[in-house]
Amino acid sequence: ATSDQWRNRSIYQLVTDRFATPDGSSPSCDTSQRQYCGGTWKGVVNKLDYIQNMGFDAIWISPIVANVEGNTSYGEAYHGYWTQNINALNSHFGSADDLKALSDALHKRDMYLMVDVVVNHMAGTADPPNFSAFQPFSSQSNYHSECFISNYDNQTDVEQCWLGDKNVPLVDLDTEDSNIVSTMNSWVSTLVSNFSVDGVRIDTVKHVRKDFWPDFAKASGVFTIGEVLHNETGYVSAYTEVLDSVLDYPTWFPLVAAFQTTGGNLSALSATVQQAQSAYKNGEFMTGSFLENHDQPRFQSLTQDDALIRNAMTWPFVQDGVPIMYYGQEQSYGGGPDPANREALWLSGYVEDKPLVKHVQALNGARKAAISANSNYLTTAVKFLSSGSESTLAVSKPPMLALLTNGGSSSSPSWSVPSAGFIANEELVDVLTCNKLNADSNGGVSVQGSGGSPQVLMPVSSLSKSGNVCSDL
Ligand code: ABC
Ligand code: CA
Repeated sequence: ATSDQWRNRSIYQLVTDRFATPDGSSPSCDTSQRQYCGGTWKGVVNKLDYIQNMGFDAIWISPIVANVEGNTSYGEAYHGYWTQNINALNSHFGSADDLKALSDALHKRDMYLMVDVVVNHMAGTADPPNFSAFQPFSSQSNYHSECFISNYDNQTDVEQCWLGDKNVPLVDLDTEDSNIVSTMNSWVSTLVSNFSVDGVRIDTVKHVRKDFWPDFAKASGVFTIGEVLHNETGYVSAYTEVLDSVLDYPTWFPLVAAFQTTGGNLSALSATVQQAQSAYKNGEFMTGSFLENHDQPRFQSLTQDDALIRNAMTWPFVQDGVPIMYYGQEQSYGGGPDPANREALWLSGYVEDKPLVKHVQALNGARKAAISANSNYLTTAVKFLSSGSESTLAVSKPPMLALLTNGGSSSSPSWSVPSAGFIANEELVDVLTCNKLNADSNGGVSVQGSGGSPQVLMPVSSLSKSGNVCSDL
């Protein structure tokens, strides 16, 4: 699928080994052990109702290729990022038929499959690595010479030196070599066509020279979203020129800072978004907007304040980009840094009758309703309106007006938005509670909230077409 086809999607990111077992069993899974716990592609197929019921219409799965086998100083390769052979699948996750079955099952539901791909490196288990174990790049000359990245401000080091360490070196491919380039390009093209993949998430993008990417993206033939782990829009924007989109890391940093404590800096968040809107090739529209992923401590390890959590979770769904939610957030998982943030979801019982599951349902439903109510919704840039206080934000993307606050659960926030853009006296609803209110005679709103909760306002009339949120109004 193309980037235009991905625009209106909402992505559920899962760690294949940790999402669902093929037989529905619930083996124990101690994240600190860093071992395979038993999740598979078949398991994902069996739990697609759970994902779809929350309103997601795409999934992003772990890398699929064969990895290092057995134990290392950092456990097993359960996360899938330690490639040994790009031309074989990771048998822990299932067979080629299982992966095709997952792709088919998704497409029957009109859902998309995004696969994570790694081009930058292969993974060794000793120093020096055993180059002959790597396929198809089995010669030392296929790699940059050994040096571990120590200075992330030196772009040559970032591109040519190695990630990892002497225990598990991430052996850096010579991505300047034309043979390697063409092998990688045909590999991604075959992978996409073999499994009818709809989009690729590209790992470690900043560790490969920029001009490698356009041909790779073209060879994939589908939507590409790159991981550029950096906090500056100025740095990340260059990569929006060479791939369809990027994961919006620059916004993620101030997002977490804004909501992890009461009194966090909300204007730093809006300032970064505004920078990105002008610096990125497509503004914020084609970014992946996220609060959590498998590399960062879960948000619910940083705060237990339920109101802060619901406000922060709301952000990716009311922003310009494609929302990405990391599995387990809906079940209030609170694991800290890698490896604790990769809990087995089966231990939650996949209970759907939970406040955060409902929260996500409402957010996806509201976004879908907004998309169908306003044909320009997906190309209208988010605006920050004056909201009357430092602990509140008014985020406008017509027909939606999100009212956020980081006052916390014991606060009674109020938002005064004199020109919110609604029709005078229009009947509105907060889609998170289905409570009704009216715009004032200037189309503005003055809202008194409670318990530090966010509100997502939409005209009642804009919900009629969709029926998936506040349907019994
Ligand atoms: C393993 C163990 C861990 C153990 C670790 C030492 O080794 O599993 O338990 O703690 C995979 C696995 C990991 C594994 C690694 C290494 O491989 O998932 O579990 O860790 O073996 C991608 C993926 C990631 C994956 C890889 C490797 C790459 O999303 O899951 O990891 O294929 C760098 C890369 C980034 C990469 C990330 C893990 O490392 O750039 O692509 N993610 C600075 C640098 C970043 C750097 C980051 C590392 O540190 O600039 O480039 O990311 O923490 C901000 C700055 C940032 C700064 C941050 C920390 O602070 O703006 O620049 O990032 O203020
Ligand atoms: Ca590299």
